[in-house]
Amino acid sequence: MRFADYAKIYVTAGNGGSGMAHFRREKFVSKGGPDGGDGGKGGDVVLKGNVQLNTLLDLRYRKYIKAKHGEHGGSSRKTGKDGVPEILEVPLGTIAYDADTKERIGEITEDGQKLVIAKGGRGGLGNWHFKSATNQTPQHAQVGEEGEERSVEIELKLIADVGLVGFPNAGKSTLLAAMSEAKPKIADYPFTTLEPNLGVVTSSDYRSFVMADIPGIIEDAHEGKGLGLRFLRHIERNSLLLFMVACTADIAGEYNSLLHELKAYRPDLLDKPRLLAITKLDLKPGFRLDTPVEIDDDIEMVEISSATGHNMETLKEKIWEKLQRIEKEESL
Ligand SMILES: Nc1nc2c(ncn2[C@@H]2O[C@H](COP(=O)(O)OP(=O)(O)OP(=O)(O)O)[C@@H](O)[C@H]2O)c(=O)[nH]1
Ligand SMILES: [Mg+2]
Repeated sequence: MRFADYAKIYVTAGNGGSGMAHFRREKFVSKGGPDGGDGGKGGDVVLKGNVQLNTLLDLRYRKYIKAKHGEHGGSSRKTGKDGVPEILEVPLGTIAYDADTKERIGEITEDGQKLVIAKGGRGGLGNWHFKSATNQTPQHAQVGEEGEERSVEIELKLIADVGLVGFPNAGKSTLLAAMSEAKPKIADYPFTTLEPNLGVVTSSDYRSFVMADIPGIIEDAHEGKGLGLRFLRHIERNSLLLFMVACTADIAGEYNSLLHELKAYRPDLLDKPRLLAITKLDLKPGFRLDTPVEIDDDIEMVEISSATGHNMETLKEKIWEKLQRIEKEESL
């Protein structure tokens, strides 16, 4: 059960082709001038954003990645062809680091965006470039430059407006399915969701936001227990956290343990705006809780049932309001 939000790959860009050392040969011209062409550029290794992808699974099966070399220059000043780049499609929110220096190479945030992670070598110059008044017959041509080569760590942090935070079975995937076109796997056992799912939630007047359903968080997740920290890592960038607790659970207790796990992992996660959805209200007669929820926190609560659609619109509205407020604050 491995989670494809991390991959380490070894990338080698193509070498530049070498320039050619060559002299023109024509009938009736006994001593032709230099005409060796330039080498082509080596292919880059490139990450490219693809909005359809949610995981780095494809990279897991490709440890060594190489782009093509540039072709050598030819006679008659013919430039060699550039090497074909190797393009790796990745989800939005992918960050690349140099594995040895830990330098951050860059980040993919948009569909179609490209990021070169290993640069192809320049092609060498052919000998005709070196002709001068004092040297009419240069024998020298440049060799192509070597392609860059390095280990790269690739990490995924999903970009979403809302992150669903809850223990396994809280109903996170069911909510995503009820609110968006996403079709996450739903089942009556914990850890149904092993990879995050993103969905776009739209309301009637074309407003929309992206919601991320992540795997359930368990007690001591911050200590690496269970499936561990990886789940929490995904919510770092969500601007609003939607906590989810089933109405059949000890609501205050579960909510506090969730807060505790987040805080132990990264205290600043608690600075993010949050809402609490109490789920599966259809399991209570008349959709009513037995006792009012008492939580030592002024969090706003919404009682919902994804199964019947109860309060779905209210929840959407509340999420929308909060997102608007966040956006306003950020633009100040
Ligand atoms: N009655 C009722 N059952 C629900 C509701 N929402 C979810 N469930 C059920 O609760 C179980 C777990 O739902 P999931 O959506 O898979 O829960 P999850 O939080 O995504 O669970 P993990 O992926 O394991 O973390 C499934 O059997 C769902 O059918 C609801 O509103 N009402
Ligand atoms: Mg799930």
